[in-house]
Parts: sequence; structure tokens; C-alpha cells
Amino acid sequence: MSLTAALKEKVTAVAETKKIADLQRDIIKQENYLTSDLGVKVSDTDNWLKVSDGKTSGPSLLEDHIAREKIHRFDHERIPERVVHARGAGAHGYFKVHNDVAKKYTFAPVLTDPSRTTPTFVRFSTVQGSRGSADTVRDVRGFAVKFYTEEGNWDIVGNDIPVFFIQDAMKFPDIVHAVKPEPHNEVPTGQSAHNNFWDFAGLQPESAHMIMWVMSDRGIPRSYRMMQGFGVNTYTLINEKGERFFVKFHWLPELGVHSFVWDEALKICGQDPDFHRKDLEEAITNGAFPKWHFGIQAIPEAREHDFDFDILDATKVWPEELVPLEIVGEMVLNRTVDEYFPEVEQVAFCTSHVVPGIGFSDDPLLQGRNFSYFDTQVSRLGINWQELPINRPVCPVMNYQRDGKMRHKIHQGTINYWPNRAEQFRPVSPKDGGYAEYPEGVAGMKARMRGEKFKEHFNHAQLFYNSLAEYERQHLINAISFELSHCDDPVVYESYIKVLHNVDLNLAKQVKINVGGSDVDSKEPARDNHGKSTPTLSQLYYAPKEPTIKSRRIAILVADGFDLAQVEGLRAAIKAGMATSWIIGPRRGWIYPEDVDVGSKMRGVWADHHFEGQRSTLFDAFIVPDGRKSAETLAENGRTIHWIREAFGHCKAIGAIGEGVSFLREAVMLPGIEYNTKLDSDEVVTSFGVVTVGKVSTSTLAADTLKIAEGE
Ligand code: HDE
Repeated sequence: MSLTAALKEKVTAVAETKKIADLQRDIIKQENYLTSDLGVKVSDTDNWLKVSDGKTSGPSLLEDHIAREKIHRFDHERIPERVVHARGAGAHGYFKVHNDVAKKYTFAPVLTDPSRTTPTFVRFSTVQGSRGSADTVRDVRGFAVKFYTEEGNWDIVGNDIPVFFIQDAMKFPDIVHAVKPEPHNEVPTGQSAHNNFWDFAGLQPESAHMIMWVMSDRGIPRSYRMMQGFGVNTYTLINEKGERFFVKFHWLPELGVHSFVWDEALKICGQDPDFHRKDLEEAITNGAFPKWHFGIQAIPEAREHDFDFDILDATKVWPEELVPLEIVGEMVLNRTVDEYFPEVEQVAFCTSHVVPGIGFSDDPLLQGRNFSYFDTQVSRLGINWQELPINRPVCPVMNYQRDGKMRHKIHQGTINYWPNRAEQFRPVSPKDGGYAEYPEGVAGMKARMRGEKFKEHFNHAQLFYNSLAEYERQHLINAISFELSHCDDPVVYESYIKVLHNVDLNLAKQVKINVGGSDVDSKEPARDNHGKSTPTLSQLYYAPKEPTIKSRRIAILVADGFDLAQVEGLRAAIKAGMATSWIIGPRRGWIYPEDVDVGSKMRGVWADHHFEGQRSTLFDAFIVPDGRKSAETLAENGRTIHWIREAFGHCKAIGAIGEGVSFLREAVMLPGIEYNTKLDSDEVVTSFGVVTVGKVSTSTLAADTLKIAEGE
């Protein structure tokens, strides 16, 4: 079934949220005839009006208003891309709270009323690359959520990393200029691996903690659906008693946090630059709806200064040992968009969009963001951007804001000001739901400054580094080394290695061995590693309690002569686990089982791709079924051997049965692996993620292979 047909089927199966119903007002009813923009039926949209003698093409006439309209409209199709986060993908869903745990912190019904279903729209993004850049680059990922609540829109404009590069919003243009393509040649695209970024990072050590995160596996997520999300900034919640709490918002993916290995991510940039976009669409279309738990960390106002870091500093995490995370709800994405531009491109998020019960803190990054987002939407979409279908709230909008380019709404009556004699659109008191700022006491000198505790930059960078598993740390060292070896100015890499001395001596030394650096041969760390760690910073902590293959892509490699019953059994098991199976064969088309001549009418399997049509990087696990002839054909093909070797190098699960095991052992020749090669043995042998068995009980092999696919 085509993706579009499957989607249509799904849409009818999924309950509509109030926002989806609202969007229906703007969905165009498809007729089978063509009109101009103003509804006049058009008889020819292929030939410009010309003067011709019938044999040769004469001059085109300016009077052709239909051709002119078509070209004019085309000339103006583009709008400015987002200055950061230009490349993204979006989906609709809903948010529900499980309980009233958050009631002690807030009176906002969106966070406290379990009977509510709040529609949401989520946009995931990369930061550095332009709209046409690749999905799997090393970068921070945006995780922006719009809640269409009954009290108005609330946006959490977050990332997949809980901290940020800078402390003060005023530095944002500098960090963005530094990371974006360099000004003289607009190189590189989708990469921070260049002189300017690392020059800035070396001179701005407050970025050290965030650099650790982006250079860890968090910078190359396997899927948008397998990332944590963080509000990053410190917000506030206010409860019914008028008490205020500082809070951080967290999203925890049901499927756990998973990443690519770097080689895989690099290759997918070329092999399928839309990988994450398609992954989101594929999962939703197949009914494996992405889900996140939503949690809050809260600190009562009176405890603001109880920590050795400033809780308003966005370069710091709140360790969960100090401030526990409380899960209050969940979000499910259950609907893909109908059209990319009006939904994903025109969606406009603002950190300043909050609803009663939710507020801001004096976090200096957040304060600047509250100004910036509205402003940038005006530049991208015009002053009436909030009236666009994807941005308008599901509750009434009533005020005296008027006019401006592209106004859609029509107000009736004579009044467009307050106060007025008709008492139209009256301000609402807080007790009746009007938004009111918390009466925060403020005193001090007017000065360009930062708080005392903002001056410490390395404790949390060390905390993160220490909390990683050994192999995660090695990945981090490799990533920094990769980036610095793309910096050809020695001033840049030498100065960054000096910064690394403040995080960990071994880290600095390893990077120096890899990339060189003459005057950084220090035997001492610039400061001691405090040795503290916390488990929640490693992504291993988020492995799902029950392993699942939900939404994983599993390739079955076959050629004519394979064991059909076995493949059918495997496919059924994969489908039951809500994963997808993909048959890869010598050609796209029917592949025939054992003892059947090619081209015979007997049933086979339809190969989704031929061996050259895809790459191993695009799958999570691989199975080579039984069948002598099939295994022999696979063994003669360099590409299939490469598929398995590459997959093994990327630590993916590989399963084989019977003659499929011979193919692995004799043709692929993976180093140091133990196999079960006895064709009559049903013992399952697992060795470095390679699962082999001689004869199967299909279900056993499927279950074991699939467990490994989940990374057990
Ligand atoms: Fe953004 N950021 N940002 N940012 N940001 C934008 O707004 C900005 C920051 C984030 O999918 C822009 O609509 C400033 C932190 C996301 O549409 C712009 C500062 C975090 C998205 C902007 C920050 C983010 C943006 C560009 C420093 C994580 C994409 C287009 C104070 C919590 C939203 C746009 C989408 C987008 C400004 C820092 C996340 C220019 C001034 C910290 C996910 O307004």
C-alpha cells in the first residue's frame, strides 16, 4: 500500500483532536478540474498564449493573465528560512496528564486535569544546516511542542540536550554566526567541524558542558522518536495558593534513547539525507505512534540559592539526586501532516507563549528568547502569523490588535480600543482566568553583569563526562578529534585542547594524540576532576524496561532458493512486534523459494529492493534465512557480503539460519564469532550480536534476533 493510501486509512482510525478538527476548515476540497487563483476554470495550463502561424512558435503574449499568474505565484513561493533550526519535520498528536501530581506546583489545567486531551504539534529540527541539509549530521536537535490548550497556546521550545552553549541571550548571534557556514565561502553545511565554531568555543568556555553533550552520541540520534526532550530554560509554575516554583521540563521517549555510530550517521547523510523525516512518517503511518513521558523538576522559590550552581544558568543541569523528576503525563504523535509548508514551515513557536499557571524566571537566556521568537516570526511570516491555521489557538481570540499585512479575521462593530462604552472585550481578572504575572520582588543596580555562580563552567562538563559509559566516552573523544581535525588553524585546535584540560586530563591527552597540538603537552589537568557522576546523564539509563522492536527496520536478505515458510514466520513475528520487515533480493520483484524454478507461478516473496537499491545503514537488524541456493547466490555477491560486514561494524543484530549461517561463516567471515553450523541443531548461539541456529523453530530465532535488535 502506498504511504498516502495507508495514511488515509490511518487517519480515519485515529480520534481527531480539537486542533485537527479546526484545521479541516482550511483543507481544500479536491475537485477534478483546474481553476485560476480566483476560481475561473482554466482550459490550458501547458502552453503560453502565442502568436503563431501554426508551424513555428511565435512571440509569447504578456496579455496571458493565466500564464502570468502561474509564474508570479511561483516566483514568490519561498519565504526566509529559519535563521537557525531551518531543517525540520513535524507531526500532530496529543498530550494527557496521568494524575494531579503537578497540582502542588500549578493551577494550569493542561498540567493537572487528567480528563483533558490537549492537542499538540511538534517540530523536530537540526540547528546548523539550511532547509535542504541532511538529517543525520552531528548537531543539537530542536524539540518544539505547541500545546493548543483551552486557555490559549503554550509552547515549550526545547532541544534534545538539557543545556545550552551560552548563558546570556546577547551572545546568541555570535554563537550562531560562529557555527553556521563561514562567511567567505559558505562552508561547511550541517557541520560544526570548522575553525570558526571551535575558535568561538575555545574562547567562550561556558560552552564546555554543552560541547560535551553534542560531541557525545546525543549529537547523532537514531531517530527523533528516540531522543529525550528538554525545555532547557528555567520556567516557573504557580499553584492555587500563589506559591511559585522554579521548574525544568523533560520529555522521555518510550522507546529509549538510541544513537547512530558516527560512521553510520556520516554515510546516511549521503545515502538518505531525509532519513529522520521519513522515519517519523513511517512510524506514524505504520501505527507505531511515537510516545514520550512528560516530567517536571521543581524547586520551591525559597530554595533558589541552595545549590552550588545557579538554577537560572542554562549551561547547568539540575542533577536528579538533588531535584527529582516527577512524571506527570505523556504525549503521543499519531498523525502526519497533510502538507509540509503550511504546517511544518509555517508553524511559529515562541517561548513567550504561556498560559495562566505557567511563567518565566530571570534566566537571562530565556528573557532574551522571549523577545527573539516573536520578532523572527514577523520576519518569516508577517505580523499576522498567529492567524495562520497551524498557529491559531483552539479557543476564542478577542482583542483590539488590528490590521497589518495579510489580516484574515473580520471584526464586526465600531469599536477597536479599550476602554469603550460597550465594554466589549473586557480584561479578565486573574480569579476568572486572566493571566497575571507573579509579583516578584526585584532590587539591584542596573548593570551589564552575570551572577557570581555563572562564572564556574566546568563542574557540570566533568559531571557529564564522568557519567558516561566507557564506550560513550570513547565516542566523545573520537567526535571531538574528528571535529578538531577539520580545523586547520593550529591556534584553534591548540586552544580547544587547553579547554579540555579543565574537563579531564585523559580526554585532553587522547584528543591531542589524535589531532596534534604543540604547546599543550601539559602533564597536569588545569583543574582536578571532581570524580562525581550521576546515572541519568548517560543515555543507557533510558533503555526501555521491556525490550521492544517497535518501529525497527529489519532486512531479510534472500535470493532464489530461500526457505519460504521460514521467511513468512519471521515476517509475522516482526509484524507482531510492530516493526517492519524489508526483503532485499537480487532484483526488485518476486524471489522464489527452494526447489522452484525462477519465473514459476509458485508463490515467493516480493523483494522491496535489490542489493544495490539500499544500504545496510538504513536498517536496524538483518536476517539471512535458510536455503542452499539462496546462500550461494548471496556469497557470490560482493555487496551482500559488504552489507553484513558493515552492519556488524555498526554493532547491529545479525541473525542466520541453516545455510544462511554458512554464508556468514564462509563468505562474510566476521572476526572472532562463534556460529551454530550444525544444520540439524536447534541450539541458538549468540556471539557479539550475531545469532545463529541450524534448524529453527522459527519463533525461537525470531524472538532471539529481535531482542538483540533492540540492543539487549
Ligand atoms: Fe532558539 N531560536 N534561540 N533556542 N530555537 C529559534 O526562532 C533564540 C535556544 C529552538 O521548530 C528562532 O522560529 C535565541 C535554546 C528551537 O520552529 C530564533 C536564543 C533552545 C527552535 C531563535 C535561542 C532553542 C529555535 C529561529 C538564545 C533550546 C526551532 C526560527 C537566547 C531550549 C523552533 C524561530 C521551530 C528557533 C532564537 C536559544 C530551541 C531566531 C535568541 C536555549 C527548537 O527566534
